[in-house]
Amino acid sequence: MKFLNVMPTIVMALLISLPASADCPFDHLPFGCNKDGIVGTDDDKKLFVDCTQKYRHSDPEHSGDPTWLNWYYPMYYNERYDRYQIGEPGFDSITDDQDRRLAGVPDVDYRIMIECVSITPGFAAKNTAIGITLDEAGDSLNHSVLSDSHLHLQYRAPAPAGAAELQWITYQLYDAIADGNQYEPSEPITVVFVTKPLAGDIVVDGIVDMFDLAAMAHYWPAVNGANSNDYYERADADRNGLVDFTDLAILASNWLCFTE
Ligand SMILES: [Ca+2]
Ligand SMILES: [Ca+2]
Ligand SMILES: [Ca+2]
Repeated sequence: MKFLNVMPTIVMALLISLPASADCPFDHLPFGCNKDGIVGTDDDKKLFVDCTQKYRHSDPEHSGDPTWLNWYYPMYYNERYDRYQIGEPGFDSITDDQDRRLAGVPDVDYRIMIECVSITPGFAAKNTAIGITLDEAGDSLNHSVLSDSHLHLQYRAPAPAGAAELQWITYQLYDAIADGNQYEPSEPITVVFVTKPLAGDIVVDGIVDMFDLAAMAHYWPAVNGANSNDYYERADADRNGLVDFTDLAILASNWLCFTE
């Protein structure tokens, strides 16, 4: 974990420069609890990440438009640093939904850690203004101590790989305060960049294998998704809003195949 103390002047500069959450031009992944919104069910104390905006800005020709064109983020070349980068998606906490927002005071009643559980070697998620770098499995940041819950992240890949090779980061959120009223960890959430993984590579790591089959079983059957969104962590391989036998057949067709 690499999380540094924040200098007040930097915080002020950041607050002034950031737009309000509602009209932020960048994609964010808001998180909360009680995904189904119904009080009294199993997920009431389980963290979840709202993936509605995931890949919203994925058309490199129209980078600010809500297209969901690709289920990966394009990366853009930065000549000065000879690297590829993109400034989304970030994170935020859900505040406008009574049934899904977290209860209590951040870092007192709960401490939401955003952990990187898997990442492409050489790839990184950063916010240099507040000293955040996630670039290897096990790195995490404490979201509950941030002065602004609206967290921006920049993703960076070195020039040769960032031009064409699959990059990914998988996050999992957990509550680090074990006070008897602890939230359960979220499901893993993967965000991919540059190009799409093989169809069926659900636990994204460049190969289609048992772990992916188990992940598909986890989302099976899903029948109420929207086909524009990656609600099921790529289990909906043909992007029709359902996780069904067609997706299983696609996964099987790539069984034990590697991303080139
Ligand atoms: Ca519930
Ligand atoms: Ca895999
Ligand atoms: Ca499908």
